[in-house]
Amino acid sequence: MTFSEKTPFYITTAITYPNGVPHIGHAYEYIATDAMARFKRLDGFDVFFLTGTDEHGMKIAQTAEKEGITPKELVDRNADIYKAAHAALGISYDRFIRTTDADHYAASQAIWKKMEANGDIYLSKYEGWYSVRDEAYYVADETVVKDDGVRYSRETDTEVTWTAEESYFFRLSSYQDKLLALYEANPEFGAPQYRFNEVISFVRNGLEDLSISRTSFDWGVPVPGNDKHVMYVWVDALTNYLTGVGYPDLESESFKKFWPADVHVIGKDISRFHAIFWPAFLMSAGLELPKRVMIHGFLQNNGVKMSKSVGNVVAPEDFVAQYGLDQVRFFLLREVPFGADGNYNHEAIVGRMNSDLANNFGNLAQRSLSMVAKNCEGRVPVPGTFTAADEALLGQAGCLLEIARAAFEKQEFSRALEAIWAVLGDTNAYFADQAPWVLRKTDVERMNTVLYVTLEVLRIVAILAQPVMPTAAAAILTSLGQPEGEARQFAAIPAPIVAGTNLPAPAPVFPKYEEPAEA
Ligand code: ME8
Repeated sequence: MTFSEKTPFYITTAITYPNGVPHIGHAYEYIATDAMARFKRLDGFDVFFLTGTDEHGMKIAQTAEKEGITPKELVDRNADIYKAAHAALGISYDRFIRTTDADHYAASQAIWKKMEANGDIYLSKYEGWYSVRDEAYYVADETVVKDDGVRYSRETDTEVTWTAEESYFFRLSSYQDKLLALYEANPEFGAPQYRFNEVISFVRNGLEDLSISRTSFDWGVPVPGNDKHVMYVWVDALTNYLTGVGYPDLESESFKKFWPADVHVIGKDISRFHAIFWPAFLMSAGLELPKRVMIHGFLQNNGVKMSKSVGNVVAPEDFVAQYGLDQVRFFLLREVPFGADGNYNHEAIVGRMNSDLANNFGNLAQRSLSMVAKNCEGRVPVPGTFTAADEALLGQAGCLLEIARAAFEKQEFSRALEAIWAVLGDTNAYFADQAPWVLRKTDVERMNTVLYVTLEVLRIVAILAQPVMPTAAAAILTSLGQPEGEARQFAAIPAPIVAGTNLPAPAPVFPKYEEPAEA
């Protein structure tokens, strides 16, 4: 297949506000999206993976002011910190977009003009309770005055202040029926279902027009034709998904190829922006709609929300340094069904590292490959006739690609990993049962067959593990004599490992976690 014949696949993360530093919740989103992008690449798709930083808005302006620097200085410094986190997490993005990039200003102004030309933007006045943290207005009912005399948003528990300003509005109210029709026709537009249902009932309850410009500060994209206003940060933020693939040049190769996006991966706190505002903006601008908004849950540490004041905010780099990158990636995607809220703690991570990775995967690879090195001249042995037990195991492994595809199609990463690890569990039982170290003395041909079957299952498992654990899976594939490139693509799964293949000396891949010695 040539490059251009590949089916395109466009996936995005939310773009992060670079007013703080990345934490493990951000890392979770990047890793999940990265695993999805890698999966599709290995499955023969032409993938475009967009991530980046959301650099405008009052929150950034205020943080910069507190630090005594300009907003641009703040975002320049912090965008680099986010990029470093992406590197530490092995995130294989194709573009890191910053909303201060010049092409993004052009895209944001272009979509604004389209919405305006469609009659959906008008100038009026806005009054309401504004939360700088959320960059959102609340009506009085949505706020509460607490004992400290300060008014907070009920939903997000952030401070709100009364704000009145001239503002442009988007006619969101006229999109209720169109949005409900979209959801009806595309039941997979939002996922998982229980999170999408919240969005649908919100729309059913009626939509108010949306304030989409600000005059109280100037850190944003200027509104075309009225320099007193900058765009509400969410208008320009959502537009990043268009800028990333070449909008407003509708004829550019990348826009034609990649728009509409296949999946926007986002957290549960921003589902309304993505499943309500965003499709309404796009409909207004006459653009195609993304196919899916995948809403993940929030990660908590030992059941406690991450916050600076609790002191449990973990930098992704520290996490990786403690447990290893592939281990962290595996843990996060295996432990929590994607979509649900999740919890992490040291014991749970060490449990997965030692049982799923060190024992079930690493140890099986090490034991079988060491036997091959010692007893089969370091080559994949020639198998004899397969028994029912061999056929059953090979059959199970042969089904894994379809199972993984079906699960990844819905971003059900834990389901894919569970199925793969079930086969690894059965392979460990098979290995113990067949006891090739005994066969070595009694029936060499049978030993060869058992080792062959084990290596073949390991090959399939390692190919499928690559999206989640790129480095470790690659090391195992190298130990199995599988060169980089085509042999590691999913298309290579049906062609079994070739007897006689030379194998390098095996090296252990998944160390057990050792508690550091007390100082
Ligand atoms: O919302 N667990 O940026 P952000 C899991 N700039 N995910 C978490 C999390 C946690 N504890 N905390 C945050 C924004 N997230 C906007 C997005 S997109 C056009 C604009 C997720 O920096 C959060 O849900 O507050 C979001 O998907 C992402 O991290 C960035 O959050």
